[in-house]
Amino acid sequence: MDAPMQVSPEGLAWFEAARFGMFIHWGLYALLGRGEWVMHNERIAPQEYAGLAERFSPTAFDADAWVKLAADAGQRYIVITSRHHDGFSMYDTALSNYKITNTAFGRDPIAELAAACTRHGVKLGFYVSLLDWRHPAYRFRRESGQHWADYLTFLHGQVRELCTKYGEIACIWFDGDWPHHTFTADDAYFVPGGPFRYKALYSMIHTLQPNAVVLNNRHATPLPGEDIQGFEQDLPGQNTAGFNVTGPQVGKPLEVCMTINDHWGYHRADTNLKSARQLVHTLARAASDGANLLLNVGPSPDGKIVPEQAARLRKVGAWLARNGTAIYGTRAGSFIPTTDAVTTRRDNTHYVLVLNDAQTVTLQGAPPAGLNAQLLTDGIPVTITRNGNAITLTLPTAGRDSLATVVVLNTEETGR
Ligand code: H79
Repeated sequence: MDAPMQVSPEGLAWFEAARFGMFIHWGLYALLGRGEWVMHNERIAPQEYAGLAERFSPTAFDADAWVKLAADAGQRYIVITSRHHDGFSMYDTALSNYKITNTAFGRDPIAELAAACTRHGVKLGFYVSLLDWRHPAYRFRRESGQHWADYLTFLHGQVRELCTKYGEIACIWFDGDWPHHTFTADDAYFVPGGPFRYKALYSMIHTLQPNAVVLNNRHATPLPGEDIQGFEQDLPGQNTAGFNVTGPQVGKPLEVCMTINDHWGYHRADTNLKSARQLVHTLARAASDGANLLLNVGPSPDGKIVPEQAARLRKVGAWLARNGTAIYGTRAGSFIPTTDAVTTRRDNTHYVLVLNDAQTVTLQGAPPAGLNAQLLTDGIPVTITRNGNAITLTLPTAGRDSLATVVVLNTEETGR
């Protein structure tokens, strides 16, 4: 039989129903506190950067605390950096000595997270960098005499490890191949020495982990073997970050990844945090577009999730505990999203997520007949007024949620 080329239907259904995940960017860069691109941005030589490994001692790291936070936040999966562009492996790989188990810390945090995830019913997946700013076969082929094929052996071998060492995983999340972007002389060392042999890479993942999705953050329409279209720092169809020129594929599985502040890796001076309200609205908008939200935390070098980030996640989790029915297991809404409200849908039930505090909200694209509406949390009736193809909901003053109020619309209509 041919090797499977996509995720199993069960794996995909699980992933899409999950809707909310925790992204974790954690590596040596946390020590410098200036984000995960510090090695490139400040042109730190690989030899010098490697000195950070001698200082890495995240003694406060507690896998259970991280996973429990994700669970409390209502996040159903975690995606952690196994190796970022700096080339340092955050797990006990047999394919490199440049790894966390060779530091004084000596532990494998990914093994500890995998065990904690099993305990808390959260799935674990791995970010894998295709780009490597220090690997002799990626950046220094001339100096080392190594070949591109040596890098492919390393990359494919690491992915095989991640698919075999840590139990059933949620996903492999690739990053660092951006075919649409042009490189200047300044970042010439980003350019790969050849193709990544995606067909072999993806079919290996789908064979070893049939329920895991493959996402490649190429900022482009998914290739065969890629299961999810990803959007970086933008909702589907938006392009404020400048990366997301390719629009969403209609009706296809989507995921938005986003930071809580303005950096992925730990940044000491970045206090520009989104509020819990903004985060709930982003989650609601993503769900209404049919997309998951993978929300990032950048733990500090001592191994703690930054308290200000954790506090916001707990507030989102408290909101989800009351309103998660409108998010988990839903699909894109049938009403046109507005600045005031977005919708999700499960069969004949529509969830209207009201994002402002106004008493009325108007939606275009009303289903025909037999509509009734009430607040999700306490069943207080909501008045519906029709005007052509639009409906206006008049919400009660009691029972409003300061983050977002959910109205349940039931209709007799079948399918659409
Ligand atoms: O892991 C996080 C980031 O480190 C990584 N993706 C998220 C999930 C990331 N950061 N920036 N980007 C991805 C976008 C890439 C921008 C680029 Fe360029 C523009 C790459 C090529 C052109 C500027 C010019 C940076 C390098 C060359």
